Amino acid sequence: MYQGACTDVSNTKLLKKQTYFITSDGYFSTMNILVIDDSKLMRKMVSAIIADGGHTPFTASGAERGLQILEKAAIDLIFMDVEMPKMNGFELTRLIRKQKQSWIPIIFLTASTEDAHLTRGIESGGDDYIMKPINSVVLDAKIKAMARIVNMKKELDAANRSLLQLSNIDALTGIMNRRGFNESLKRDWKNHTREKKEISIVFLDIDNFKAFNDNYGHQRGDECLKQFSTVINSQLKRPLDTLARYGGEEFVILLPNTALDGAALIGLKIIDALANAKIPHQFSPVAPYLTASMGITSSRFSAKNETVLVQQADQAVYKAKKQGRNRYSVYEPKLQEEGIGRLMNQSPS
Ligand code: GH3
Ligand code: MG
Ligand code: MG
Ligand code: MG
Repeated sequence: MYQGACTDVSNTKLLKKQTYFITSDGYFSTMNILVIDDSKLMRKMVSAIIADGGHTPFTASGAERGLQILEKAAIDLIFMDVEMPKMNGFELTRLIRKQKQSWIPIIFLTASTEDAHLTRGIESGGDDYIMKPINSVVLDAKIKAMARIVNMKKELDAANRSLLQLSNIDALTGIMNRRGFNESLKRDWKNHTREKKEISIVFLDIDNFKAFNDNYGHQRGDECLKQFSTVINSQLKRPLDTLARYGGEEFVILLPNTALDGAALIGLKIIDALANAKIPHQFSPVAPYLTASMGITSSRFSAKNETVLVQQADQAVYKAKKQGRNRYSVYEPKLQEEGIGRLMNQSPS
């Protein structure tokens, strides 16, 4: 079955496809299994057993290629040779654990049976061992055991993702999401009407973020959103001030008990903080670093409810964009909204 079954990493379409197969223990998704070994014979042998088990083997002769594959492919399990010339399996395991956020099981392939050797492997971040020469029955059994764990982990990850969706936290940045913001705003708006204290909001929209994504890639875009939220958050000093991700590259700051001039001060501080952070954005016509346009409003403009307050801030962002970006703009009420138009049009009694 194995002849030529080893997958080429450039074939990315295949990598995204997840298939399932049934064993006596239930349903399992097929795994992408990476074999890192400097011996060609060993790579061939282990790959053949992997393919026979219905999984997809990937092979690398050393650390460099192994890391490249891990970068491109969704690998579920790694078989790692210990004795390799440039970087040994323990060192490479340590590096992978440092670089990769999510856990991938790593099983060492080793000729050494010494206790100290086994201990070192586990300490460097490995999960299990298989002794060389490889026994195909043992290897196959370990793959089955790992498939069970990988499957459970996938289910757990999916459950965690849906829990996050139900919660008020944005999964990417870890700050409050739009649902959380709406809830907080509702609560703070009630306080404002009861206590007659001014409430302000700052709406932020990153400038030219599409160009960032298009040129640097979506992954760097995601990193950038995280960095952005850290920079903005560092400008908020009061415990009640809250930054939320409104959606995509749009954020909003809720400032209860804060007057309009206080919100404008935060707007200025954010412009400075972004200029200091200098998150590179070569493709922005505004500046060589990441900037944002902001719209500021407060309850002093007599919004009739909290939804109108957000609309006002959104309008002000639009104005800041039109005026050239990398700035804040304060909401300007139209005359009739403020009742001034009505006053001006009143006829003499
Ligand atoms: P403007 O200065 O007028 O605001 O232009 P813009 O490019 O920032 O705005 P536009 O609405 O055209 O594009 C927003 C882009 O934000 C589109 C999308 O690629 C990107 N984006 C939205 N959400 C995410 C995300 O979660 N991750 C990444 N990486 N990009 C995102
Ligand atoms: Mg070797
Ligand atoms: Mg936008
Ligand atoms: Mg934008």
